[in-house]
Amino acid sequence: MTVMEQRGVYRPTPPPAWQLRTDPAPLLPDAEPYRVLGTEAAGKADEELLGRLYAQLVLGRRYNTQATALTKQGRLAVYPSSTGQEACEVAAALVLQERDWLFPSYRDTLAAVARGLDPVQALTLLRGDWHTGYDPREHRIAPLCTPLATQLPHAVGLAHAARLKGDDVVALAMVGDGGTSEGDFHEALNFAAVWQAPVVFLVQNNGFAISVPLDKQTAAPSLAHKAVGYGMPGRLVDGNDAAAVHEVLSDAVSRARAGGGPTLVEAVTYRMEAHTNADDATRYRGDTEVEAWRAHDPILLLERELTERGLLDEDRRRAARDDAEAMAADLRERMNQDPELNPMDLFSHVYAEQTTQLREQAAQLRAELEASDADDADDADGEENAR
Ligand SMILES: Cc1ncc(C[n+]2csc(CCOP(=O)(O)OP(=O)(O)O)c2C)c(N)n1
Ligand SMILES: [Mg+2]
Repeated sequence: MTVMEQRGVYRPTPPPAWQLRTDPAPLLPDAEPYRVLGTEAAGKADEELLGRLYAQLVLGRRYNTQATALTKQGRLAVYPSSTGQEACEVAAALVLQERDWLFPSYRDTLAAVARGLDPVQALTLLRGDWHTGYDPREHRIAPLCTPLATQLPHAVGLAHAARLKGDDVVALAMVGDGGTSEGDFHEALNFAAVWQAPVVFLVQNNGFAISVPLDKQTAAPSLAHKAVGYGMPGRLVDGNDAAAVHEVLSDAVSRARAGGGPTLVEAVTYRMEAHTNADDATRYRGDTEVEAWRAHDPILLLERELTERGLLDEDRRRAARDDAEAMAADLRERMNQDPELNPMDLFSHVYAEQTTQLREQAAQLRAELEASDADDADDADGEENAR
């Protein structure tokens, strides 16, 4: 006899009257991406902020072209360019306070630089070095994250922990459209909403996950709509409109800081370059699409607005360009110096306490290096004697 068949043992109770626990309407994103530049809302935008955004976008574009050039010169192993996405990168950095944390993906070196990180340090990982190149705690920038979406649960954990400790910290985590299909995206958003963690998720929907277009990635009405399923607001914004992205992210950060919980922001933008220097985008997309987005370039949109309002003259343009050239020259010069590498560093910082295997491997490498040093010394002696 099963439990179900024992009379009086199992009495199913009727379920409580079911009702929605949250009104979904206020969580829904706008039907169209929110815009500021070229609209009436631009009149209210702070002039000083627009000027700062402009200078940073020009600098950011130059940083992208310089880093891409460094891959061709063999000075960088790989560079996932954010050309076309500078408005998102710069706004993400500018909306944070020093005490906040940024959790970037591999494409977001520019956000790290706009937050004040040394451009050379920001490129260390992409140069093929074994470490991040900077101290994440000092800069409050998590390591550039290559495994898709794994930075999101980290951001939620950090933000939740800060809240438990009573620290006034907001975490802003950046992820691509492709990253939203990862399990970590789901887990991070669910925990963030249940805990009401002070975290902002910025999805840069740049149209592609390498060669996979968005319509093969998701059947959701928009990526911002995914927020509703977790019980947090979703905001849809024009990712090439620096003023709009800045406003939407600022609102989300303020909300998180005030205890209002997480927000998912989808910034609609476009990846103008190939996925990385190792990719050929002409294999999966046409020129017409790329050209259409070129007309909606983030720098162009802001220049148009500033010019119409009489805020951008030739002197200001030149000043922005000169600053960008100086940054690029410095980056070139410093990236052209070979870093001093010690192969034994491979074993540092892997574990707090070295494992037996790693100790053995380290001893093996040390012996090989010493043998090779001894060979070099013999060769040098041989050359000396031959003279
Ligand atoms: C967990 C994981 N799976 C697969 C990859 C390989 N991969 C690297 S980039 C990428 C596409 C990601 O696209 P998206 O999230 O839209 O970011 P974007 O490159 O467009 O900025 C993939 C699949 C990875 N890095 N990590
Ligand atoms: Mg993408």
